Amino acid sequence: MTKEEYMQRAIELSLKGRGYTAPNPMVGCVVVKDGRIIAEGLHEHYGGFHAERNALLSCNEDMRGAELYVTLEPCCHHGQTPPCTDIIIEKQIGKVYIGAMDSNPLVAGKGVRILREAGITVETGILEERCREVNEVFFHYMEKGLPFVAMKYAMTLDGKIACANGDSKWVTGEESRAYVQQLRKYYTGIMVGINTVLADDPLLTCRTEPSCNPKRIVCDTHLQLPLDCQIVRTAREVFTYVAYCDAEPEKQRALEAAGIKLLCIPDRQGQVDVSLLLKRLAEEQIDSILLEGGGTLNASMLKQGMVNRVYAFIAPKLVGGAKARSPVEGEGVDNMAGAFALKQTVYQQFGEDLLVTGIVK
Ligand code: AOF
Ligand code: ZN
Repeated sequence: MTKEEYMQRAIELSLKGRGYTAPNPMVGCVVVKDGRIIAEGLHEHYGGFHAERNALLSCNEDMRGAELYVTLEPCCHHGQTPPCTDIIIEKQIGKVYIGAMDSNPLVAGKGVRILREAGITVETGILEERCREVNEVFFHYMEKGLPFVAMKYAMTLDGKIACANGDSKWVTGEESRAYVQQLRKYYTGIMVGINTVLADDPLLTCRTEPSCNPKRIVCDTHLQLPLDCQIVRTAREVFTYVAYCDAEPEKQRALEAAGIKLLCIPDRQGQVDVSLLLKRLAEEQIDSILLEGGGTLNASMLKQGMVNRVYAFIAPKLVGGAKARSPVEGEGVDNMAGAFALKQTVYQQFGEDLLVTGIVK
């Protein structure tokens, strides 16, 4: 096998941790000796051993002179676990192949330096682009100090998210909706505007794996959230933030008593300041957010440059209606040249629906 193939195996291992490692990265590791894989490991869950330590501890063979492939630069800090550089040196690994360098300031290049100083050969940049893509959330969160935001919506072929009278059950088929449940497992937070709550009374949970429920974030300028809606009724079981600007003290107290964490974050126009809100959420260790609309919140997040990825599900049906809502409303851009374009687009079919996903340029 080539070094790229070993790294590809390490990437596949890392992905088994998807949904369980946040706000830490997904990392995979493969140990090779005499052309044979003698150990494998991954970072299984937040707070657990890192991929390198898991791989090295699982191996009963003599590891002296072996090659270690890891998707992220080995750490050299004492965090929740001891430094991975220590165990790599202790086991007398001969050569380390790294996918992506770590952006964590506690590591960032120091991991490589420590290994080299210990006499270990280090080669970096193996499938680097792919390794960075896999951890797009981790790198964005580390480098920008903001949650990675993925805007998700489902629309008809004529670009509507509901009929003119508001009916929206369902735009897409079962397969698409099952994949959305997966996405809710992968993202740490899920954000909607108050109009979506008033229209749909959603739960915003992950039905396939309730232990992976994202934290809910509702943008609700005037604190209109009804006390009897599903979100408020389940706020003790599923962590819920409500960002607002002004409210009756009584309503505030009632929501807090229901278990909701209120964040008062007004901008100068008296709207929720979404960019400040994201900073606050980053401080709360929310590294990623699935943005599920509606059109007004989507538009303002996009306009402020806060949307990093788009998941657009498109169902092969037409509903028409000039007043039927669309996924991104607001003022819109003035000309096509100013459109928000996507790169690294992927087109996937779910049942009869099409998913277009990509990174906002
Ligand atoms: C992981 N898993 O497999 C590797 C990581 O929170 P701590 O103390 O476990 O440290 C997390 C940091 O360790 C993380 O930000 C990254 O810089 C480094 N490497 N982290 O969770 C791993 N290799
Ligand atoms: Zn480590």
